[in-house]
Amino acid sequence: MKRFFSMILVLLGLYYSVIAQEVSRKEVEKISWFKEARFGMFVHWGLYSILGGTYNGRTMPDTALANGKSWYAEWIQQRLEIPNNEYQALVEKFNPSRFNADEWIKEAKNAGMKYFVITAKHHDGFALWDSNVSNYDIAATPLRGRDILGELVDACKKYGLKYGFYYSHWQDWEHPNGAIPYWKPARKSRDFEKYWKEKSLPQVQELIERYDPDLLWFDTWDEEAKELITPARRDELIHLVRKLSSKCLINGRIAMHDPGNEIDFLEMMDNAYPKQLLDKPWQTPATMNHTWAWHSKDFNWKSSGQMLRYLVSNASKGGNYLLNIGPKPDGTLPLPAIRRLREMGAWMLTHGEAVYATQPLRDVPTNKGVVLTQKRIEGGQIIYAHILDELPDNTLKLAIAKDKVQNCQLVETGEMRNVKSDGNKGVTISLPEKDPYDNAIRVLKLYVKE
Ligand code: FHN
Repeated sequence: MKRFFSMILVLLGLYYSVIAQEVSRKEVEKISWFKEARFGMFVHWGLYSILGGTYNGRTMPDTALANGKSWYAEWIQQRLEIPNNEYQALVEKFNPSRFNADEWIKEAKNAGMKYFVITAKHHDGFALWDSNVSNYDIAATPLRGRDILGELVDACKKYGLKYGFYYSHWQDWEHPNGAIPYWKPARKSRDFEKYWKEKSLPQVQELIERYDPDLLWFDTWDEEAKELITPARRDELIHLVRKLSSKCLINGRIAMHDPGNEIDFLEMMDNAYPKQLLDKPWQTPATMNHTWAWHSKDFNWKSSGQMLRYLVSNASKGGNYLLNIGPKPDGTLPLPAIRRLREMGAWMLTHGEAVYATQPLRDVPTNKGVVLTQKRIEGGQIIYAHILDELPDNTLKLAIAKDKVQNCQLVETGEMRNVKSDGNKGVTISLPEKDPYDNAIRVLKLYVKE
């Protein structure tokens, strides 16, 4: 009898360890596309896009107003103190006659982006889909009858991009109990609970059941959220997502102040680039100019060269780059954004192998202004050296033993380069003269034996 029970115990132990392995294998698989993707498109688009940063003769940033000093055009309702009824009347004007989901996603695809995230609902509370939970939605606009999110999801599937939704689960300026900006009297937690149960949770459920997203992008950014987004509410939302979807990833800004252990990836602050490697997968949400949503007077465009530097630097630390576009009210993408996307895409076309599905490389000293990525291959590794800045004597230094390096070539052209010992424990590789008009990042690729 005793032996029988111990047999049962052993079998149960085995059973549970197989289940545990299976669960952790599924967890690893679930996040793997994100870890390989490196580059995604973020879109801020909604009622605020109609105003483009200007209302009643005032343009953001407007320092004459107490809280007007911000370029974030999606905040116009609060920053320029637009009364609720005036702002909400914009639903009548949301009529993006030139919106074409296929064109947006084709731009993302050609830029080399692997996933797409759009503001299904931003802080203003307006839902970009026909929501059963609220009438403040696309069905109240001249676009009623169109399923914009559905069209974008279909285009993502057509072009092979993963897709997700930004959902403002904390701030909501339409619901009487949603969180409001810090300069206004704070909501009480028991009042916020009404918004939480009536709008926030049910709309998240709707988004998952209707569109089956690959990720949800929640938004808090500092300690300010902690009174309302408590660990209990954070976990309630996480459990809801987990119950409804086995694939949907959740970002750390669900509770930036205390993300807990159940989130799938960390989200940096806006345009923030960590200096060190992090324990979890992560990404930087980034703007092309100062704003997220369309702002007709924000001419502060970053160059595509600068943005590629952010992208490869993040990749060298195991992170992604989620680059934002603020489409115009007619549904088209701003031309300066398109130019930058296409330039970045041209570089990614010839250098993608040095970015996608790469890993960081620790402890291999090299020149300042050079970042490294790597891929494991049978019997060794490929090291990619991304040369961001001019090198002294046009020569790369890398602390890898010379007899381990099988060969070295430029990624774009395949041109082979000589690898010399530096007389110590490393190698030097000289680069061909650079065309002074070419500002593309050059990448050297080294095959290195174990
Ligand atoms: O307030 C928002 C802002 O409008 C924008 O959506 C960004 C994107 O990261 N998140 C918040 C500020 O961090």
